[in-house]
Amino acid sequence: MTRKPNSPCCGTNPTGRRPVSAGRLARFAGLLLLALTACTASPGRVRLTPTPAPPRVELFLSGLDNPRGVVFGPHGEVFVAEAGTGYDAVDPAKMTGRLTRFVDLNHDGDFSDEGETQPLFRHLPTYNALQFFVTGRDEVSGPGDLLLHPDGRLFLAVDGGLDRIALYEISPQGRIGRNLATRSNMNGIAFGPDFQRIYAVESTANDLIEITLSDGALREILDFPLLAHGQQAVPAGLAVDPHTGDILVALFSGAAVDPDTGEVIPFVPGDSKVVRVNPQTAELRDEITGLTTAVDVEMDQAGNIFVVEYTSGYADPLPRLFDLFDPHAPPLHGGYLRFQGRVTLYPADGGPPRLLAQGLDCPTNIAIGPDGALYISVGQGTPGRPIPGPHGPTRIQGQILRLVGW
Ligand SMILES: [Ca+2]
Ligand SMILES: [Ca+2]
Ligand SMILES: [Ca+2]
Repeated sequence: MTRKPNSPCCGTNPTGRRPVSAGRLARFAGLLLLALTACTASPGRVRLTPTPAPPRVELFLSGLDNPRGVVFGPHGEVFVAEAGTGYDAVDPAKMTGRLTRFVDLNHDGDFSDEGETQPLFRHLPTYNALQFFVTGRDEVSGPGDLLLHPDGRLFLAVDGGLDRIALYEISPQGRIGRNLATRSNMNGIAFGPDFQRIYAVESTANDLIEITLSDGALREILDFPLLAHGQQAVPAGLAVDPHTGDILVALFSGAAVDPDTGEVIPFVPGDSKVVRVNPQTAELRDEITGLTTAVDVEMDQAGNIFVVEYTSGYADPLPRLFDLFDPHAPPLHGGYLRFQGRVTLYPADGGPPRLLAQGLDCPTNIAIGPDGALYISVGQGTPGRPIPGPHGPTRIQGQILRLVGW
């Protein structure tokens, strides 16, 4: 898996590598100096770069039903969108999609004390694709990605099924206002650098769109072309390059036909990728190729790219009428292999990729916190459903993990 050199639309220098900032050069020089010093100090060892310690993975929030988008407020509060249990209730009061604010009121470092879980919306739509679309997969949709505007407005993408698709504008007082987009499910949303527009990937329609916040105008930027084996691109997550304004999009990849057997397979390992789009010209370039089920992407101010891959393979497709809520059901993967997700860092200086975390259970979303840590939403699927775990049978648990020290 490689990160491609930058495209001409985004400031390639003659060597084809990303331009390196003065600050980064200083830091790099510092590292080099450190390495050289280490070499001088112990002449018997050949070690030119210090090996970074593996990052720590901490449990940040648990007991969630399909956590997706995570955003951080200015006073330490955290907003989390949960897609819900997937149980498609007729009674709206029984719908389980949620938007919640978590506040550490007593400053003890957790959100589990009284009054620290503050629901904003508790009964948003949720459904499972298994029953609707006969995919063979335990896939829950509902409230998905989330944004917090500097003026306090929240924007929440909801995929509650065919006629319940929304990009809601929520006032700082917590009231739902305009629905800005209803065409196709939006698994990823991101602000443009000026906070005057939102970019969204329409995953089923394979589109990238732009919504202008002032008047709600919707512009289609491009349709993603088919991937290497003729399968749909399925854009799943996106991020905006803070320096160029380009949009990075994780293309998950749809089902393909196995050329040898004629069998339909959920995805081809290695066909997924991250692409770079210039939103003005719609120019499309490969940024990182050779991925498998890339589901989300982030970029920090330094230009490092973080990619989340959902799984490495597939197993145990489920029949349409499988009882996802049976606590005694056999532990089955249910479409995609569990505990095969991972997070990889593609350094801004073009250095080799670094695996930051692996063995994650079906991660869906990454967010960079104000503390610089990475927050990964994991446990996609029907909450509590028995699944094979790394050490024997376990159950699906919606959690947000915190990655530090990378
Ligand atoms: Ca607390
Ligand atoms: Ca506590
Ligand atoms: Ca995201």
